[in-house]
Amino acid sequence: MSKILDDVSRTFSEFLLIPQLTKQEHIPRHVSLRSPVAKFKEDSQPRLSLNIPIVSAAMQAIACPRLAIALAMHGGISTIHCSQSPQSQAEMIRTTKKYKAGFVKSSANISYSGNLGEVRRIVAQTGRKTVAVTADGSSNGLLQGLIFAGDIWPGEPDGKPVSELMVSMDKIKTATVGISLDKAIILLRACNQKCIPIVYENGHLDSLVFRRDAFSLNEFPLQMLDGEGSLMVSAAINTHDYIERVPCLLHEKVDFIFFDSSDGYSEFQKRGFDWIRKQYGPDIIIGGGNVVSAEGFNYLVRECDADFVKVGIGGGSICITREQKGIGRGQASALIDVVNARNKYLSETGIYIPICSDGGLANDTQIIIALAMGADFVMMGRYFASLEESASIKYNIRGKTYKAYWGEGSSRAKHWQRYSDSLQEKNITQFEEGVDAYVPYYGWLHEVLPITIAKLKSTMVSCGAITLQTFSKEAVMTTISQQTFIEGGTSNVLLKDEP
Ligand code: MZP
Repeated sequence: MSKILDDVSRTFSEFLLIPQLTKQEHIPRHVSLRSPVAKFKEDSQPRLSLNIPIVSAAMQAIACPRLAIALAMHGGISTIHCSQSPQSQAEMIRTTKKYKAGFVKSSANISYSGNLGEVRRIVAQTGRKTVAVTADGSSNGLLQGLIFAGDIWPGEPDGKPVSELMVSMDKIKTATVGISLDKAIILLRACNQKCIPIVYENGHLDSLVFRRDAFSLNEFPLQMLDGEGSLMVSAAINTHDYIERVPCLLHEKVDFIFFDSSDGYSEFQKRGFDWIRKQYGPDIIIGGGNVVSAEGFNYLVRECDADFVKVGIGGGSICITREQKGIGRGQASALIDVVNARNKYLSETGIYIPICSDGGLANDTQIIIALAMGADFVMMGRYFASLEESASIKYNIRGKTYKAYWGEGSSRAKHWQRYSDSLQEKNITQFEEGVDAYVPYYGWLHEVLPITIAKLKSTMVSCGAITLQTFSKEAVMTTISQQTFIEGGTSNVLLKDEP
C-alpha cells in the first residue's frame, strides 16, 4: 500500500514570525547578510559566501551578463542557464567576468588622422566627453592621446586636425593592465587627471578609469569579487552534456556550477557528480537538486557529494509540474524536511551543507520566511524577470509595462534538458511543465533589491538577530488560520491607491 505522510504540504504564506527581544545593538546597520554557498566544516570558514542571500534563476527569460553584473555588484550572484550551447553559456560567463567596475571600455574613439568635425559627431552619437585617439580609431588600438570635449572652444573649425586637439601621451599618466582599481584610483588622484588610460605593455588601449566611477564605487561595498577582482557568476549544467559543458565553464573560471533539474533525486545526477569529481576533484563547487525530501537531500549529499542542495518542485510561478505530473510538495514543507536532514547530517559529521530554496517566492515576506526556516539563500525567477536587466523584452499591454517570462519547461523554452531526464531523451518531451507569461515591469535592480534587503534586515532586527545564522536558529514561527491570513492585509478601509 502507498505511504501517506502525516503532514499537510504547506507553503510560506501559511507562516508568521513571532518577534523576539530586540536588543540595543540590533539595528539594521549592524545586520550582516553573508551566507555560505558551499559545504564547510563547522569549525572553519565557508569556501564561498554570498554577501546577500539571493541568486537569480537559470532561465532563458532572465539570465544574461547585464543582470549578472548588476546582481553581483549588489552582493548576490546570477546563474547562467544551460538551455544554450556550452559555448554561448561560456561567452556569457566571460562577458560578466570581463566587466570590471570602474574599468570602462572606451566607446568614443577616433584615429589620429581624424578632424574636429568627426570628433563632434562621435561626441553627439555616444554622449561621451572623452574621446580616445588611437592609431586605427578602434577601442583597442595604439593609444596616441585623449580629446576632452569640454576643453574645445566653440567656433573652432570642423577641419581642425585631431593632432592639434588632443592631449598627447607625454602629458598623460597611464597605468598597465592588471592594476587593481584601488591602485588606479590612487594614481588618478595623484596625477589629478580626468581619467587614467589603462594600457597594455605595447601601448594599446584596454580601458579608462574615470574620476566619477571612482566615486560611485563606494556605492557597491558588497560586490561579489573573485580572487582576480572580477565579478562572480554561476552556471547551470544538465545531466546530458556535462562532459562537453563543464570544461567550457571552468575555462572561464565560473565560480560554481549546479545541476539544474526539476527532479534531482536521480542516478543521472549521481553519474554527473561522479564524472566531474573524478575529472576535477573536490575543489569545484557543485550544487545538486531539486529535491523536496530528506531522502533526496541525503542522496545528493551522502551519495553524490553535493556542495549545496536546491529545494523546490512545482512551486515556481510559471510551473505546472504539480498539475501535469502530480509530483512536488508545498515549498515550506519541503524546506523544513530538508533543513532537518541537513541539521542531522551536521550533527553526525560536523559538515554544514547550505540549502537554496528555489522558486515560488511570491513576495519579499516569503523570502524572509524561507531564510528564517533555514534556507541559506533563495533562487528567484519571477522577481528578476520583472526587472529592466533581465534578458526578456518589455511589452506595453493596455497602457501598462510588462516583461515576458516563461518557464524552462514551456514549449517556448523548447523543452531543453531540464525536463527530459525521466524520458531519457534529449530536448524532447511530450507535454509542458511550464507556461509562457508576462510579469509587471518593476524597474531597475538598484531600485527594487534595496527595498527587499531593507525589509529582511528590519524583520531580523524584530526577531533579535543580526546574522542569518542566528535568525534561522532563533526564529519562532506560527502557522496561521485562513482568518489570520485575511487580516494580514488591510481591513475595513477604502484604499486611496493600489498598493
Ligand atoms: P519563480 O521564482 O518564478 O517562482 O520560480 C523560478 C524557479 O522555477 C526556477 O529557479 C526553476 O527552479 C523553476 N522553473 C523554471 N522553469 C520551470 C517550468 O517551466 C520551473 N516549470 O518550474
